[in-house]
Amino acid sequence: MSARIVLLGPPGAGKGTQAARLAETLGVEAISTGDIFRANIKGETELGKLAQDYTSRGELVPDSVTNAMVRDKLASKISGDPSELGFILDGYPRNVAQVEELDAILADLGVSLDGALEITADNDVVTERLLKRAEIEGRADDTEPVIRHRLSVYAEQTAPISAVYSERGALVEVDGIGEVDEVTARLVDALESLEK
Ligand code: B4P
Repeated sequence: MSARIVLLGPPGAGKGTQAARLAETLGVEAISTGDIFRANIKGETELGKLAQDYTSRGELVPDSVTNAMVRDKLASKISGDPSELGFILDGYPRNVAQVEELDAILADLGVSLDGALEITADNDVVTERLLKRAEIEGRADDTEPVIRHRLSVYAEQTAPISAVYSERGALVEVDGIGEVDEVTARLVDALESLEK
């Protein structure tokens, strides 16, 4: 048996940061749809050219593209016993249709999700973090107007999926404000409550 977790939260809540740490703790791979898109943009692949058009504006990449990418990625990780499939999904699902698609993908692979961890942080804090990252990394989608748009896309399309997991009794919220180590410790505690 391996851990199969979805990490939710607004842009800048710390999903990418914490996914890498949790993946190491649990001995599974962190799969970030945002990272896959950025690697393709850098490599100037067809997928990258398409994704860039959406990510640079802070829009979601179309579901048809994102869902197929995640399906292929998860299927490629199964080599023997499906119960050994483990992952932390960072940035997927991002709307209710993607939740349904993830259910279908996992059912087809013969496994189920342990649950979702949601990292919470208010808009002022996440905006400040992303603007700070902009100074360091210069990401095309970390400008103030695009950050504002990403937050509104999050509120409209992504925030509603927390209720879906909550209704299933498969959601634990974790406060994302504080030092990175503190947030990691809260997430590790939250993992235990998901297992109960
Ligand atoms: P993502 O790559 O998922 O970007 P993000 O939501 O902004 O979060 P990220 O992981 O980068 O930031 P984090 O919170 O870790 O998506 C980018 C774009 O790809 C989307 O806008 C969309 O276009 C597309 N996309 C991705 N998935 C998709 C999907 N499923 N469907 C359709 N489109 C999709 O960290 C932010 C910053 O905060 C970092 O600099 C970090 O160092 C800092 N930080 C973290 N924790 C901190 C803490 N505790 N204190 C202080 N700073 C902290």
